[in-house]
Order: sequence, then C-alpha cells, then structure tokens
Amino acid sequence: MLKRISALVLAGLTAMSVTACGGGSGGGGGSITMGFSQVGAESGWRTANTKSVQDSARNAGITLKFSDAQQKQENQIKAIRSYIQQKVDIIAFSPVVESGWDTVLKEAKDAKIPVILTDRAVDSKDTSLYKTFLGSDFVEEGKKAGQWLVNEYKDSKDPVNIVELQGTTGSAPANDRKAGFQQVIGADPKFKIIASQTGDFTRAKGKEVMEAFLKSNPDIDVLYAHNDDMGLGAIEAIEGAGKVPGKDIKIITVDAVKDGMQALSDGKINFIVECSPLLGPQLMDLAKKVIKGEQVPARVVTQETTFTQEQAKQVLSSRQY
Ligand code: GYE
Repeated sequence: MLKRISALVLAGLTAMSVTACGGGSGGGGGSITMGFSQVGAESGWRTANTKSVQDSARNAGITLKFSDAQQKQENQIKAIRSYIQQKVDIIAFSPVVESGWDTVLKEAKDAKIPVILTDRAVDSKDTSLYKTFLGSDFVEEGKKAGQWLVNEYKDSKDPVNIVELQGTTGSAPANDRKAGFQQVIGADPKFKIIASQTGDFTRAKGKEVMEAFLKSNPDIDVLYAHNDDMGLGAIEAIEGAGKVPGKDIKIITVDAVKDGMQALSDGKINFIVECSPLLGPQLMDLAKKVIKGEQVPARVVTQETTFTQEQAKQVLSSRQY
C-alpha cells in the first residue's frame, strides 16, 4: 500500500516537473539537456562557433547533444525530430537555409519543447514557433561592406566592376549580405556587379568560382565575398592568374576569422566586416531563462565591428578565433 502511494506521489511529482519545464526531462532543476543541430563545418567561422557552443554548454553545466548536418536541411530536420523523441529540454539550431521549417517547428511546439534559433534565421510567418533568434544582423553587414566601397571610390567617376561570391544558396547570411550590399552600392550606377555566384562559404568553391570569374571577365576591380574562407580561396585563384590580390583586385569579406585577419594585415584583403561566431555563452544564458519560464527578447543581435588593414595589424595577435 505504502509503496503504491509513494509511486503515485512520485508519478504526480514527475508530471508536475514535466509541466514546469515544458516537456523536458527535468530542466527546472539541476541538469538541462540541449539538442543542437549545427549546419556543418564549412568555414573557420563555423569551427569557432561549434567550439563556442560546446565549451559554453560545458561551463554552464548543460548536457549537449550535438549533431552536424553536413549542409543538408533534411539532416537538420531528422536531428530535430530525434531531439523531440528524446525529450530534450530545449532545442537550438542554426538553420542552413531560411525556408521550409514550419512543420518540424510545429512538432517541437506541440511536444512543448522550446526552440532557439542561433546564428541564422528562418522565414516562418509564425514567430511563436521559436522563443528567440540570437545572431548577427546580416543586412547591416552587407551595408557596411557597401559603405566601405562607396567611400573607397568616392573620387572616381569610372565604372567599378564587382564580382560577388555568395554564401550557401537560400541561407540567411547569403540573402541578407547580398541585399544590404546592393542597397548601398545601388545608389550609384558606376558600381556594377558583373558576376555573382555561390561559393558555398568554402575555400575550395571560392577558388573554383573565382577562377571561372577571372576567365570570363578580364576587367575585375573588386571582389565581394560573403565570408573570409571564400575570399581566401579566391586569393589563390587571383595569384594563380598572375594578379595581385588587394591591389589589382580589391577584396572585401565578412567574418574576421584569424586567417582572414592575417590576409588583411598582409594587404591581400582590403576590408573585413566582423561577424562573431562566439554565440555560445549568450545561447546558454537564453536557454536557462527560457526553461525557467522567464521572458527573453524576441531578437538578440550580436555586437560587431569592421577592420581596415591597419586595424587588423593591431588586433591580430589577440584574435580568439
Ligand atoms: O559568415 C560563414 C559561415 O552563418 C554567419 O556561415 C554564418 C556564416 C558565416 O559558414 O563563414
């Protein structure tokens, strides 16, 4: 009899704690389990981001279930479904592309497992499908890249021929970095984007596409690459074609990872717009708050700056990633 009562009490308590923490396995108390679906390992930025998430989970005492989607949305959807099945306390992910998330996000919501978007956004109309979005303002980054260019060519009336290496097709940073840049340079018709193609955010593809650009366009003045890695690949292509990166062709990139900053200090890149991958600590703070039922802002924007060649030389040795 006593046994049965205590079993009932226990069951009641468990039910209560499940409600309290929104469907998870005891998140209200000591240990929180987070399922995290990462995009992949395409760039220096991504490597630093993964490390930041893993280190901060450890420091925050959060158990992390981590999976790498290898750039495939279907893998991310599978991972999220498996986190739902495992009844994690919270799901965080960096969506590889913007569209096509409504169904799986609805499944998480129905299972009462809160979701945090990190780094990249989704285009779902229903914003109740996630608690918050932590990451950079990519439109702003594109604008900063455009502003540098406008300033660099302010005294020139000649046409400026630009080639663009876009990030992963359909991803928020590719869409927004393109749009922000276009908004700023579009005000002056001398700026012409003569070729624009995806380089998948990787060095190898950046090099390959730049080689093709160089073959079909003899007169390139500027390269705008949506990340450092593609810019670094393109530098190899430019040098291979017997041209001097940073001089014959001016280069603007985004991220400011160590290798990018090194190339900027060496004069091979002309300007970098910073995008911070160190999202881990803020992500863990937000996760704890969401699980406690505290209000969190719907959007948390990362603080970032820009670097000229001179500025890069000054900070290079202290760069964390
Ligand atoms: O700029 C790029 C990475 O989503 C902000 O993804 C991130 C981007 C970053 O591969 O290097």
